[in-house]
Amino acid sequence: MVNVSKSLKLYFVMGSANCRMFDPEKTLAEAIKGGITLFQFREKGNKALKGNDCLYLGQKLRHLCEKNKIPFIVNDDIEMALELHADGVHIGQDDGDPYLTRKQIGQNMWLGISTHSVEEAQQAVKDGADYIGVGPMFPTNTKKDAHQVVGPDLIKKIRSSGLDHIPIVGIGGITLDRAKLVYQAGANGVAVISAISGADSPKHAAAAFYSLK
Ligand code: TZP
Ligand code: MG
Repeated sequence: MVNVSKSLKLYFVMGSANCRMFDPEKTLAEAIKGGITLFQFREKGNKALKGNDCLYLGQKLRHLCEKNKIPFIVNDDIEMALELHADGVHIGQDDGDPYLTRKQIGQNMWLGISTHSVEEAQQAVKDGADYIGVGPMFPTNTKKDAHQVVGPDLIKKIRSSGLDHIPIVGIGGITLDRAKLVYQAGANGVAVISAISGADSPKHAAAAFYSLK
């Protein structure tokens, strides 16, 4: 499979609640045309699809990624990730135990872990994360229960704590103007929800991010 750190360059995260101009399938198709390098299916919020409706959407998005050779990650739901033959799973600090998650997904699937401090980053690496998410980089309205803003500075601190090699993606409130700060801090990429899913043209928004780095 493709290299994790390269795939993180432009990580598009999305569920049906995040889409504005188009339905999720069309939103993802447009974002792929714009040049996203990784996709995470994150079906959250009070109107989130459940059960078979969620699985059905997951299948469609998974298929779209497969057709376009974009690695496909599932947020939180390990069973769904296995059922969809996802390329990986992403878990937060309050989600599944990393050790058990790894046991379920095996060595070939990617494990991403969200972190909010140098200590959590160190622990995630010990727990075998293939990449870590660091955030929120900036204020965001997309995740209601988001941790307090940590800023790109935390990425610098994580790097200077000795974690030179772990692939890092910044997340939270990342706009085109702010993305540079995240790359400059030492991230391999940016994870973006609303700046792409909520754009008038997800394709043009993704293309603009892609051409930054
Ligand atoms: N985790 C930390 S902030 C966030 C997640 C899932 C939301 C990011 O969304 P946006 O719209 O890119 O700020
Ligand atoms: Mg979670």
